[in-house]
Amino acid sequence: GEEMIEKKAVGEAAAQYVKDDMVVGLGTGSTVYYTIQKVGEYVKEGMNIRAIPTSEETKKLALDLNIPLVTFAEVNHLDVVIDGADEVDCHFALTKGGGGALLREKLIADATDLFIVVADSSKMVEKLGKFPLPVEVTPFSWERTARQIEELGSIATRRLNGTDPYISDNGNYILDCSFEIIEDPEGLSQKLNRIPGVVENGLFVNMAKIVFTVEDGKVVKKMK
Ligand code: DER
Repeated sequence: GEEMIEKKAVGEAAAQYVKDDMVVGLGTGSTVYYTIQKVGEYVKEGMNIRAIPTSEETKKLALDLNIPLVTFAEVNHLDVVIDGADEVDCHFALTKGGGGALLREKLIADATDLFIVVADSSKMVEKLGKFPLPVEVTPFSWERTARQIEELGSIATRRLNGTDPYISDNGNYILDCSFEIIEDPEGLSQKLNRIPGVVENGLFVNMAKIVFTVEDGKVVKKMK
């Protein structure tokens, strides 16, 4: 349907930023999927790049496409990172983590000066918060951690994988926390990360530089 067409269009458009000899961060999800497919084509045509994936899921996709992978043992800075988002507000603050990959995604987004987001029009919002905020927490004492997050004004629900708790690539739990409206994403992100037991949260503030989305049926590139 509409959304898939938009995902493919914005995902492929962002791939233009991947150039020869770059080290690239590859995001997670159904939109950046199309970016990664395009990058796979570039590699097949002879482009020389190295990539760091934001999840085991993306690592598998990259390996299937013969995209050469590296780790932070070999590199420290990424030339560009392209990833999706669950929400994007007018200041380019993001809610991320719908795919459970927020910890590695934030580490990889932090390693570049060019963080690009690919998001269909349904992700563009006035204020963050309608999408429950994913927060990665240690399994030990998660119930107490959840109660402290709820004291900040939310309902924190442990994400399930069927009837079992969802386990992130890093061996942690994900709490989906409904804050409804998040007036101060930066402040909330800092408060969350100060709670012992919180490993990382899905608020990406002052990170995205470019957002590819769709307006009036056309791909638009928004710059911060
Ligand atoms: O989990 C994530 O942060 C993903 O980037 C996700 O939020 C975007 O997923 P989608 O492109 O499949 O909507």
